[in-house]
Amino acid sequence: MPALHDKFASQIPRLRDELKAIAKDHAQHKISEVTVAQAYGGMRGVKGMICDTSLVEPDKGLIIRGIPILELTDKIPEEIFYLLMTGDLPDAAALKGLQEEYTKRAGVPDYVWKVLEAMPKESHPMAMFDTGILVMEHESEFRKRYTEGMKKTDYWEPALEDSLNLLAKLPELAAGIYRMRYDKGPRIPYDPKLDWGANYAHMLGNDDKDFYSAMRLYLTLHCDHEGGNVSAFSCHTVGSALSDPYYAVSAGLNGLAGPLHGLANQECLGWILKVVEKFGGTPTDEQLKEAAWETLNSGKVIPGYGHAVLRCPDPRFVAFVDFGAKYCADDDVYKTVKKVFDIIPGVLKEHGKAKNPQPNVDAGSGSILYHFGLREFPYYTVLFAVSRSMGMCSQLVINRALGTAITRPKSVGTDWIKKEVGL
Ligand code: CMX
Repeated sequence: MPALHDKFASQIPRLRDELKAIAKDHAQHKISEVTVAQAYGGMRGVKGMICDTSLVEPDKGLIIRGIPILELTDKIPEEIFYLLMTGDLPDAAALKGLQEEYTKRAGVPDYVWKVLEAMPKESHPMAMFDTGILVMEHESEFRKRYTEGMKKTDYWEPALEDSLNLLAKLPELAAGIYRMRYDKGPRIPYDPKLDWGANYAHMLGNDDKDFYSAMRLYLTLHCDHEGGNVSAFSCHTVGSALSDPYYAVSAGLNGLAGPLHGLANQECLGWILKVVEKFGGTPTDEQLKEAAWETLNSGKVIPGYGHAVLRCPDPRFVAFVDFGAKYCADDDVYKTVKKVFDIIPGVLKEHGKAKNPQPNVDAGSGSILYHFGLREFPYYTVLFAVSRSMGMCSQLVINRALGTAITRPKSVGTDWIKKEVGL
């Protein structure tokens, strides 16, 4: 099997021909209608963009290139990135090739650390991470080539180059921020003998082989969630203006840093530990219900529950619970997370607002990290961000290969809506 670059290059002519034919022969075919509720409701369910890397089925969850995520939990993140990009899992040689690419490209420039060191000590790790990526924009091959006057059909190549550089450096950037932000001592260098996920664990400072496995799983499960979620869509929009991958990924991750999106995993374990603290240990069912109602009655959401698209327990949550059953079944926090899963859906159903009362990915991940001693909650979204960068980068490279148009949906004013509905 050819290396990632060559395999993707060989697919481009077919992808372009296919797109050209569909757009020409079916240009006026209607694929969606938009209601007033959707216009006011975050465009939920409006089909208005294309994403081929993955799909989220309301009753099944994440499907990557046709493969349900629960069938991919034994894969390592490098295999997942290859799959996202090409639609195929790599064979041993292609996987080795991608790992060698990462090793060749590892190494966060010194000037990045200087900028991060100048930030206030209590800066949020996500602000530091996104800043680090933006500062590295200096390295962008896409911007250099665009300034020199590259052809539109060549855009994908430096976009892939930037993406590989970014992905190679992100675990190191993320781990360096962890060690700096939480006074864990000097940065730990990248180990060329380790895979991407294990390297991240190693650079964080934890060489427990089970933590390596946890990290590989974490990075695999968070990799992508089709195109319309806040981070993917933000990255897509910014990239569509031909802002380079550093700008686009940083923009997407700024969205991931919101509490209704990726930051929920920081909020989630915090909520659980507060409950444990309040009741002086693992809460009873009644105590859990009381805590849930207290949160809901104060107008707050229960983090880790509900989803804009899913209408079933998130399979990524299921994967974390399965992993926990093997590695930390007796851990109090893990047990509480499972108990919360028994209670919260019922409470949310009774509350009657959330369309999906089931857990999302963020409800389960924290207990695994906590078990392995990674207990700085504000850092959790950075782990999510390292993983989600795979989805954002693959979507972006594919879009540059296909010459996807600049994003520009039509907005209307309230007066227009009033007239339209006859008010
Ligand atoms: N707790 C309390 N109320 C909830 C809720 C929850 N977990 N989930 C949804 N609701 C409420 C909404 O706030 C909304 O209330 P209003 O009508 O008063 O505005 C109502 O139920 C309907 O919302 P929905 O259509 O079911 O959900 P949305 O598509 O609007 O929002 C999401 C989806 C994820 C933002 C929402 O479920 C939520 O806030 N969950 C908690 C935060 C969270 O876990 N986010 C992580 C999601 C995964 C990710 O993207 O990383």
